[in-house]
Amino acid sequence: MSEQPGEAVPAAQKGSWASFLKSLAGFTGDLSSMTAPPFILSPTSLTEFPAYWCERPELFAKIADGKSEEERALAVLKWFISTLKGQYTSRNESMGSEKKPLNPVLGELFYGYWPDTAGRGGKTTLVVEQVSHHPPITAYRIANEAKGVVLTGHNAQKTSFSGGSIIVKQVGHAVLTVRLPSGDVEEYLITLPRLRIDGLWYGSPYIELTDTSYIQSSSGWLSQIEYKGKGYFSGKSHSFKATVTPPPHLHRQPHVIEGTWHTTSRDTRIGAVFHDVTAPKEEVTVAPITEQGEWESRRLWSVVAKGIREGDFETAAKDKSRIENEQRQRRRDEGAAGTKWELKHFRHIENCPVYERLGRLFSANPPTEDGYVYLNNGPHA
Ligand code: HC3
Repeated sequence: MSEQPGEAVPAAQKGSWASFLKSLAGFTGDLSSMTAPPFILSPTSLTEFPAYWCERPELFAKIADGKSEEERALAVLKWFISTLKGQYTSRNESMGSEKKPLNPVLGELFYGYWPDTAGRGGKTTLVVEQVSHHPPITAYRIANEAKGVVLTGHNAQKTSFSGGSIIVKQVGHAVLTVRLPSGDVEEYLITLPRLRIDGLWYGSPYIELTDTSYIQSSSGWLSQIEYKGKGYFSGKSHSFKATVTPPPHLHRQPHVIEGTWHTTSRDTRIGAVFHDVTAPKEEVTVAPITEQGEWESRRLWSVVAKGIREGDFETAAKDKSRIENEQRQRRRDEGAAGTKWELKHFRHIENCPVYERLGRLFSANPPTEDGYVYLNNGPHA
């Protein structure tokens, strides 16, 4: 890691990086709309990020194999913890630091799948739609229909600047449903961790997770996951401690899992390895650009992404402006015609019933209601 201020910033962009940092002080709201210097731009749209939820599709499918409420609650936690490495450290691994993703347009789509490889019991599909532009909100559905495991969620971010770091509050939640052999459906409400983006001073941003997130099952099992960086539980970056508590009527001890989310963890009660993400992950399969529709992310942003990858920032900026201008025109046309953009796969509802029901079960630390809810229209949407 760099140690001198601005060390990772190319000489020609030090000035614009300094201005970017200056404009962050006192900033709250939607960071995605801020102009950042070219070296920090990513060629990937935020609509691709939900794929991180399923880079280990075998763990997603395995949730359905849990024989008891306890086994399934632990399997959900294992899958969830195993997604964090991809979600929060993969850009540092692939691009050297956290970057600024492309800000999706309203109606942007991202489709993918993970094939049905041996023993997994079904293909897993991904549908993502940008359901709002201001504020940016992304909704997604990931499903292994054969196993009866479905994840639906949406997310937005609220950012602020504190102590030299960007603090990102994730607004949104996910709901995982598991179809049981009895025909009943078990539900899990998943809240999202808070992020701190450090390393800004050096021009080399990276994410640390902070605070607590929750996974509440309709069976009563609750996972409370506390995140800490260097110098807390273990002195290591990316540390976490998860307490998996049974419903009160069982009068049982909780499981306590400790480790680092980007490597491994142990169940401290039995001393066994709990999760291990040191083995390779499985990338999502996406149709070639030539076969994609005009609203599909990789086709929509292809010129911009190529420009960023090849260092041709002029072409990238020009095509980005074209896309943004077209969007502005579309909104003006809709305003004049009195019409509204129609979402393809999701619909807005005022209150999420699962959030209402399960959010109440952990009243000691309830998550704050987030206001935006998007329901998916179902598997054939
Ligand atoms: C904050 C963030 C955009 C949002 C990204 C989210 C929260 C999206 C949902 C995923 O499931 C998890 C996730 C991971 C990374 C988050 C991004 C990190 C940086 C980006 C900001 C908008 C850009 C900040 C600019 C800069 C230059 C500091 O990178």
